[in-house]
Amino acid sequence: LAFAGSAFPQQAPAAPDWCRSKFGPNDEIGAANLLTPELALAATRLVRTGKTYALGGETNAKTPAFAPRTWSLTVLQPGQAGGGSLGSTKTNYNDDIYTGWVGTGTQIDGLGHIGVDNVYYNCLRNSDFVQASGLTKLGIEKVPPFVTRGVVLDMAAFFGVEMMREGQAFNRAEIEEQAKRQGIEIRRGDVVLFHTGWQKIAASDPARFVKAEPGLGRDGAQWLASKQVIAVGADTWALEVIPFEQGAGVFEVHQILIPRNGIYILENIQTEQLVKDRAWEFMFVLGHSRITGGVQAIINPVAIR
Ligand code: UVW
Repeated sequence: LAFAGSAFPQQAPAAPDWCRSKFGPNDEIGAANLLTPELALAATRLVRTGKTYALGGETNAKTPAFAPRTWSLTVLQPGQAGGGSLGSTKTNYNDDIYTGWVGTGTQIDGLGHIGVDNVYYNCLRNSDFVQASGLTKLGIEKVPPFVTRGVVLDMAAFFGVEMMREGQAFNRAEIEEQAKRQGIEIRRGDVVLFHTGWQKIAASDPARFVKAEPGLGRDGAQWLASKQVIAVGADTWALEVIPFEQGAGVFEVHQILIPRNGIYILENIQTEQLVKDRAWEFMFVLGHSRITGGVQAIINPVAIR
């Protein structure tokens, strides 16, 4: 029975149950609601030596990225930006412009990144918030700084290799076992990072790097969501195992974490040094650029221990 053109008002389809946020109908920041001063304070107590780790890699035109993402930087030549030597002290300056996809290199995926049949976090539909000039809801600028406990799980060690292979998945059983071996537990409010060794080929074999990857499977993502973590990241470009697990949807781990649970994804995280130092838990600090209406942000989170 079609009501189009009749006196009955057209209604948007009812929101599915899965998309309602436990943080309320107007919530836009998901798991970041769990961040508290207590968590930040507890994280400071993990600092023992003061050693800092830059978890962001360099971003440039050669950084392998999911097609068709590209990136370029232009430094304005003297005179283009603001003229020659200015004033009595002859001040010079350079400026730069980058043109590129924000989803390149080390990045955070905001809650506006991924949907399920056009339904996004907290039941927002594309037409509710996606505009060419920027997201009107779920923008990256709304995400507060992450200052909390971070943990890294060496999944390459779990499989007894330096670098896992494409299509090799880890799920709840493997994550729990590796956490046990490292003597750590995953807690509410944590940022959880996985080391697979995949960054080893980012520069030497970028075509292989972006074609597929080892990573998190669906059951692992569901389990992490049940632990109420804030963000999940890895040293791969998409966090999740590719080719996707048998029977899994396209980027279904993204769907489980972002729209279904409001959990952020961190990609291309440089975990190598943390693993070398066996720095399994640390203070995790992330303050990203707050571009209004942005979907993602290029980041350099810092681990301190
Ligand atoms: C997609 O999910 C399409 O990209 P990314 O892995 O960068 O989040």
